[in-house]
Amino acid sequence: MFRAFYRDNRMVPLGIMLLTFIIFVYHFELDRQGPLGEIPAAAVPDKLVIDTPRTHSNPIVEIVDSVDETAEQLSHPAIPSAIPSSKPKAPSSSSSNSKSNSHSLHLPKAVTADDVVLMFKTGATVLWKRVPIHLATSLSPNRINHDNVLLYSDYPETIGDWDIIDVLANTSDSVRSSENFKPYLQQEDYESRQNYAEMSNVPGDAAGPAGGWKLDKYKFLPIVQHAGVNKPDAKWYIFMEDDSYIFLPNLLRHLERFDYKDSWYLGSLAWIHGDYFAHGGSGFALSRGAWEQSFGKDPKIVEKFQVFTEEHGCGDHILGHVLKEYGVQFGETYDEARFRYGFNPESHWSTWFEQANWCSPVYSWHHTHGKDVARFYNLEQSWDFEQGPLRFRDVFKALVAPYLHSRVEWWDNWSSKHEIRSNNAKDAEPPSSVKETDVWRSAWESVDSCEAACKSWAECMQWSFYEDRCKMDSMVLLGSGIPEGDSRRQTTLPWVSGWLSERVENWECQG
Ligand SMILES: *[C@@H]1O[C@H](CO)[C@@H](O)[C@H](O)[C@H]1NC(C)=O
Ligand SMILES: CC(=O)N[C@H]1CO[C@H](CO)[C@@H](O)[C@@H]1O
Repeated sequence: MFRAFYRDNRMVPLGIMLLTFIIFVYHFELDRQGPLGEIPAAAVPDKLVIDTPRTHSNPIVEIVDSVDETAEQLSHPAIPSAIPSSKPKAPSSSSSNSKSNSHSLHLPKAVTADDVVLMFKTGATVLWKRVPIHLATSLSPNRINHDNVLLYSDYPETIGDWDIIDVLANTSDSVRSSENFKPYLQQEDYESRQNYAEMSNVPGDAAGPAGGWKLDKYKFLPIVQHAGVNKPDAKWYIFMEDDSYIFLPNLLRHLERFDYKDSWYLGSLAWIHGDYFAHGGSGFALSRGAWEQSFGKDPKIVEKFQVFTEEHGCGDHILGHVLKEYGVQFGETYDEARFRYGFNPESHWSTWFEQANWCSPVYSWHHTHGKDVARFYNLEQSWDFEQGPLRFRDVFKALVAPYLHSRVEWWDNWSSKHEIRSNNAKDAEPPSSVKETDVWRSAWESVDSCEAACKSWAECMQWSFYEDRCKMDSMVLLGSGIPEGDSRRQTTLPWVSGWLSERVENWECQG
């Protein structure tokens, strides 16, 4: 039948028509169930599996050069392994705040950079260090129009064509008298004394106004309010921080799956005080529908939550809490695969690559350095998005794999799934794929034994060894090595790490 089909060329246009028709009908079927259609039942696990990429990220914060970020990460508790039972229903295209008729056939509309506003947040104490790289990459005109970008800081500045908005300029007098707000009031003095705040290693805490980071929490509500008032025609408001990178073309395609007139608040899940919210550093997207349902309804929203802001520590949490008060639910609380992965609270070198995220698109990285941003931008520019989104595996191949070694000394040991030491080896139960228990239990004896144990475990991807300790993991994390001449090379023995990177060839897409 197939062969006959190919032999008869006249059948081909007919076949294409038939296929188009099937896809059309298929889409129609999906479309009737929601803005996007339900994810097939098989793709939805019983509970939200959202912890995998993030539970491991904490040990890495020490690499990060800024104390503010560390504080921010630590103050957000670890990601819950499951969301409480009350799972909201995703808004459907027939919901009240959407004019579209659920029975009409609407093919997905392309979301372009002209449909979004990028809300870029920085601060006076880090601006000169972190913003210039973005002007050459994230904010370049071949990517997004100047008019679709709003740069927010806590001190007004101008860089070339860019005016940076002091988003705290209209802060009420009662907040101004707060202790936490002092760094803002001191900035004028620093400026008038020709002081270079960004010379400090830690934002605001050495040469700059003490505790510049303290101002951060005050910025979130005014940013979102200002963006919505000043860019009322935007369909999406995308937030990013100065040490983040957003793969904009990837994210735009993702947003096509949602109706901007509905209320959507999409990002990487964090939680505090029982509020689920989008972690700020990972970036997030807020639909115009969500904005109208919250900030649009209440021009005094910043004042209204002034006390709440004073009493809480993280701006991203404060925003999430406020949105929730207006009925805007956080995306990942919906139990659907399309909300999982994508927005990342760490950078590619401190993220676990594994089968579960291997084929998922990447929307953002956080804790990026200027060098990372430049490389992400180059990768994005070289990518043909017509062929599909940039996925974890693509970032891995371009920016992680080239640095992996089969064995290397003086490299950080992030492996943690299994640890065999001289004192626990005797009773160590190997994973089921290990045939020889002896090989597993002698892993602690030497570098070679550790490597052999890893090889004996079919899922093992990386190992590291020190003294009498062998650690192994089934996921890959790059981390960073300690270069020659670095003062951390003081210990008498080096950590030795190795990757079985050829095993990624066995990884398949999941979900
Ligand atoms: C502060 O208020 C002025 C005057 O109303 C307004 O033009 C400006 O946009 C406001 N700034 C912010 C950041 O909201
Ligand atoms: C180089 C490095 O990061 N070494 C760490 C390995 O893990 C142990 C704890 O398991 C730490 O104490 C080391 O600092």
